[in-house]
Amino acid sequence: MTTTANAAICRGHDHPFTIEPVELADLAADEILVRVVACGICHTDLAVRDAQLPVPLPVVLGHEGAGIVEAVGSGVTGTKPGDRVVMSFNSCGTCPSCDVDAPTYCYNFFPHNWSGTRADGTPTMRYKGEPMAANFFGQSTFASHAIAHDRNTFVLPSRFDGIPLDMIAPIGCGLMTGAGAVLNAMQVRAGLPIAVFGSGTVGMAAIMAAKIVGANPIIAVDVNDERLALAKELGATHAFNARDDAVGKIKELVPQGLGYAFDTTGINKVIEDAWNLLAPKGICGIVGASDPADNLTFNEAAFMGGGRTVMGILGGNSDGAPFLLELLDHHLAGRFPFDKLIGHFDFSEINEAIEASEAGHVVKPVLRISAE
Ligand code: CXF
Ligand code: ZN
Repeated sequence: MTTTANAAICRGHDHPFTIEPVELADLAADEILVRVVACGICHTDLAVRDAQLPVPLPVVLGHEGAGIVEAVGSGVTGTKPGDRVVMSFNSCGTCPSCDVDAPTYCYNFFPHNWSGTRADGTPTMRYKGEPMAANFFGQSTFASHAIAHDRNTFVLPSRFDGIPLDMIAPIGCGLMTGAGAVLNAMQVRAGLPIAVFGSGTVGMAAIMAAKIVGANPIIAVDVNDERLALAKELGATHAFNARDDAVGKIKELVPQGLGYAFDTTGINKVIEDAWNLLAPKGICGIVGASDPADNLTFNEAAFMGGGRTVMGILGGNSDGAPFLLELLDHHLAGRFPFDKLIGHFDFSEINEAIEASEAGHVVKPVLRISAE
């Protein structure tokens, strides 16, 4: 039986999102119908809107969804109607990366997340009777209802009942990306210095995680003084404005060099500066979306001689449910206060939420789509 949903349709940069009725397909065996309670807005949604990523337009975006299960496909065993769930990116489950629990590097990432259809090419959504691009990150949760999958839908254990779904929603992308870079990918060590370039959701999550592991000092770098003040509240020991010789100040503070430099900006010059600040054995982690034509230049002798690492990191090396639940446990224990990043908007205010994010007024906008 098809389901009617209200979805925010994205037609590109020069068009506002419009909320309109769509039809969701019958569930395939591995699929889960979710009533969406809330969904975070991530820069990747906006990169698709701006045609910077190869996702077909028009499309229904949204990939930080949380909600309540309404129905499950015939092959789904771990999830049932009524479950509170959070969704994340999708993956194939059978490639060499998925085999070693590294699904953010799924060999089949594109067909499962960005093709606009199911991986087999069939549509999950119709608009006025015609196929509509959806299944974005295996969810498309800028909508009242979404078809998600067994592999990217995680039931929330009852210990998290006290955290509203409109807080939990962004754990499945931006927060896991920053925290996972520190905890899983770079495996930041206690007592070593880290600098985090960019204080958006990903940078802030990295700072909270750096505090969890006891990195010291923890240096936040950004151009926005309000964000720098929040970074200090969340765990940064020092905050430098990038417009005010941040590089010189880091050299002065940590003359032996950084153990870790983490770039969330994707700006070539920032990454090269960050890399040049590394101590021997230092790691420069890169997650920022950069111009696809950009190349980085590093000095070969310093690279090899100091045993330095440049590490590209996707999705914080998250392995799905285990990592997301670990982060929520940190939150329950008061060590990962990501609620301080969130600003809520009604679903009907999706365009205002995007504007607030792009103007830098809100770190992580979350849309409230239905009552929990
Ligand atoms: C993604 C990138 C690929 C792995 C999961 C997270 N980022 C989305 O914004
Ligand atoms: Zn994202």
